[in-house]
Amino acid sequence: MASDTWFTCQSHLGQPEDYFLPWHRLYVAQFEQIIATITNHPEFTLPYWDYTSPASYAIPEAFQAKNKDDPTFSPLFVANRNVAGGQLRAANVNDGEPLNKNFPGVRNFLVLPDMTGGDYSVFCGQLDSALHGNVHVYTGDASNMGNVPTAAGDPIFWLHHCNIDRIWMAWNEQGHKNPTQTNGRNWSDTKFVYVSGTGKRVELAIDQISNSAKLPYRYDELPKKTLVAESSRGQDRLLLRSVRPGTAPGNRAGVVSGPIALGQTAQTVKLEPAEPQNRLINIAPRFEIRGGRRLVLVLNGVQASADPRTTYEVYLDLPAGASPAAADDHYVGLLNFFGASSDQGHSMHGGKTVEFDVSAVVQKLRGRLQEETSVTLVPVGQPAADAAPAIAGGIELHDR
Ligand SMILES: [Cu+2]
Repeated sequence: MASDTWFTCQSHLGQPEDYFLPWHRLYVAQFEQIIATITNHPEFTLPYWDYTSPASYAIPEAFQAKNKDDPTFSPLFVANRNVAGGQLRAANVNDGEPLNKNFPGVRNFLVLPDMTGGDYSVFCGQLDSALHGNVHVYTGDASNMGNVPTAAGDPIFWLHHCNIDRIWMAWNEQGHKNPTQTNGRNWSDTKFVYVSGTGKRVELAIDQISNSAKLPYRYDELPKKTLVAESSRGQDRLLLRSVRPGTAPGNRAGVVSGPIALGQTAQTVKLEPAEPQNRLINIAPRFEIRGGRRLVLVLNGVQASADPRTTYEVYLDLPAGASPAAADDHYVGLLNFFGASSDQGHSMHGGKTVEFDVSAVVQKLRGRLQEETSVTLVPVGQPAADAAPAIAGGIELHDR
């Protein structure tokens, strides 16, 4: 039964990504029910950790070191969460420092995904790979929150996933719809295996929890509405793609997406136009964010052979030698490897897809873009030596 549950876990396999949210909603709800049954408190509900509010960028007090000897709260304390000076440039998590201490301003990685977009797959994928993964790897390491097989061993995991659930509910409440069909299947008929409060195997379908309005619980408050622009996904057009290292530029036949090995130092990857007219410098002056139209940077096949214990800052069109202040304008986001290393007990299916909405960055850089577009990846600290982090499927820029 345990392995049935484990092998239907839709955590971070990349495909089919569309199950990430419902699988976790059911997982958290079952855990809640187990506690309610065992403690004989049927009214029990889990709290959430609202790291989308600046006042709560630290783990909740009950989980911090100051309460480690408190008879009530001590089980919530995990000694080896991240400490300052770690490879990720992390904060002292157990001392109550804000998770994003070293990533202020535009570098803040605790931001919501685009809540205005109406496309479920895009929303689910961006929430999973960015905010969700960042909270995991900036809370703990390979022995706890930073690693898929051990993450739920830290009690903070459940509060983390309650908040992910809450963000999904907020997205629904803005009028956005969950899918009906994904990958040629009836999305809501899909079933997964869990454990009941009395230790029995239960199979639960997405159908039971996909309608936010009919859930047996509510949140006291949902994340603030962002600008609502009803949008439908337009035509997806590939604009630019990375060139396999070693391929001569201009050799059209040789232009293919190729693996990009990420190392110990900053690396700049050139993006070639898929069609000659696709240069970003030509497109940017006419580009407007409207009707859900976005420019999206897609990193295909993000993977590692072991947990690299690092993240990479991602920049668009960063000039060589740009000052840190100037680099802010080019900053796209933080790439994490949560669920992307092949030693984490899940098969990889070619790594995970990570998407960054770069629309605002492109608008800001309008008028000072370079002829040739590039993406620069800067490691935050030293990657673990044997981890071999890579973007196996190359980088693309899409207009959608
Ligand atoms: Cu998670």
